[in-house]
Amino acid sequence: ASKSTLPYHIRAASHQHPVAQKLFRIAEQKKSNLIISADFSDTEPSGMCRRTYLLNTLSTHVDIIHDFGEKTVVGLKKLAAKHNFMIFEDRKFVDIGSTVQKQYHGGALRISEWADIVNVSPLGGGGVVEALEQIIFNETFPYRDGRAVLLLAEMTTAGSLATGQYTEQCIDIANQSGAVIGFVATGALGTVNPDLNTSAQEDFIIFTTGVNSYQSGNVLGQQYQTPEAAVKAGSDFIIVGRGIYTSENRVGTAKQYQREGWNAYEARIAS
Ligand code: S5P
Repeated sequence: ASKSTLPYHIRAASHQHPVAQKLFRIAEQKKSNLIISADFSDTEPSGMCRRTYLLNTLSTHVDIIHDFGEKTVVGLKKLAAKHNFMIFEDRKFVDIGSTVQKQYHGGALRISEWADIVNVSPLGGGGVVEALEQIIFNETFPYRDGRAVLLLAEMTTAGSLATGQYTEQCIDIANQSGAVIGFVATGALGTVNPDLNTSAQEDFIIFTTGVNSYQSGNVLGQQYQTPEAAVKAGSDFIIVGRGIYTSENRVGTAKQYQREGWNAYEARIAS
């Protein structure tokens, strides 16, 4: 998982996973490595979602939607198909495998039906990834090639315990999995342990939260870096929440983050 200087289209062509290929292709088509974390609590899409040409992927927390239901599922799937973006449910599965299977597939939120990507915090070891794979790679599961997993390898919050050996073990787990396409991390993970540089193996994708151009953090411990710093550090996709949705001019601000993220990517591949 070293910092990639390859352009997205080359990575799309060489990647084995269809979800990774699609992420990279959308990035090139829209010139966008921007993921908007739309932490909204209503089903009705916001004004920002109408400017989806800026958006590579929508990151959701559907358990905070008070009126979640069929309308949410159908609406999300329709919007994503119409405007060509992916859906990442930032669910951070952390329980034992058997419980996580029930949380992912069926249940109240029906995540497996609509989320292209989900993430896992492998605090309990790699079994949780295996549990998701049992569902995703099951012959009767209709979305087999369309579902991928990220590991929460680091966290952006002050005092995070997801560091050092935990992060290194995430890389090990990813290397043993067919469904894991990357990590949620603050930058390239090659620096964590140079011996685990995986560039010759799988091209893991780095998704970076805690991105904000104007703030360095907040009272609840969130810590930010700018889009430019994140991409420079090895982020392939930047995830921005309040930096965009609390702005007075959401569309203009989204456009600004999209440009900053894209320019930083272009600078990186040119380096
Ligand atoms: O370490 C992390 C991991 C995640 S997924 N730190 C984070 O902030 N996140 C998520 O990124 C968090 O759940 C929220 O949805 C988003 C950050 O939001 P923002 O408003 O601070 O940009």
